[in-house]
Amino acid sequence: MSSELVIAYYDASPDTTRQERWQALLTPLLGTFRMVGLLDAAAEQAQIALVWSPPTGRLAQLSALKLIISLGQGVDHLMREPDLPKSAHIVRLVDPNMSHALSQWVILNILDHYREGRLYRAYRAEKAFIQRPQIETADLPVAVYGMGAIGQVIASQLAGLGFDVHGWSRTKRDFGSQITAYHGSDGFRQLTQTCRCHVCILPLTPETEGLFSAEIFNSMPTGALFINGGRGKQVVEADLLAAIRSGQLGGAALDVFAVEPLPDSHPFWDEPNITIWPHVAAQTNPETAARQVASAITSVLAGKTPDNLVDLARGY
Ligand code: OXD
Repeated sequence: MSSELVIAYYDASPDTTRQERWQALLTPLLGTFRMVGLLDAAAEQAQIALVWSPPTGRLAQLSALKLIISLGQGVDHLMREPDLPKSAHIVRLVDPNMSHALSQWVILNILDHYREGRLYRAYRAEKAFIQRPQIETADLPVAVYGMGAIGQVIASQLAGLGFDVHGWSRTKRDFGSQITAYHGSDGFRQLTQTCRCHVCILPLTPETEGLFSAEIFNSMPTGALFINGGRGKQVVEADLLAAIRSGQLGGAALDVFAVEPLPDSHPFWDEPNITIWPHVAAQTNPETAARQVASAITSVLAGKTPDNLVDLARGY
């Protein structure tokens, strides 16, 4: 039996240079190893899988796996896997670079909405030099749903910009003096009813699937802004559309959708008040994530528990 380190790679993209890029970045950190495609026969010797959205059932065939690393912050792509090898740890990326990218995306959408960027771009197209009264944001309450590593960066950066920020987590937590903490279903309802801007960064779990439905959108103050950088399936899309069309919501910015790529026939495309981003809010950056990936691999090979472990039962 060979003790050679074999890493099986898959990222669901036609761009084959990504695998080479990961290999080049990991080599100085790990020394000699062999990187193979997850679907190659050689993957059966792999101790490590570095994957995004692998074909269902493939990981279950790899009995030598000790570690599965999600190539993103979310792990819902692994949750649908039947029979993941029991001996394998599962970790996700927690990359400050991605947290900052997602935070910048949220801030971009909030500022564009409240500074009326779309309207001023339309004026500009008409060469119309029209000034509108500025919308004050200091007392504009913003809710951030999902106060993990990313949510906390978003909340503190929004607080730094002078927003009145409220953070929601499943269980009771404290986020410091700048962010009012809420938790549980009562806290969730309080926030949906009082905040004028709602930012979802939640992981997809059975509890969060379909969470943002007509009932929740209708409980929000009229004209609220809804931003989703979590997962598409957390939103009942027909209910979001109805809330936008009726004016109950003043706008939505979405990076994630129940079906991706968003089909051509999807009615969201025809709604000017829905800003559509093609799942690009925070892209995995191998340059910044490689160190974390290498450290998870060396920990597991040394018999230690890696950081950023995923609890499959909890769903993130
Ligand atoms: C992720 C994502 O989970 O990009 O990292 O959605």
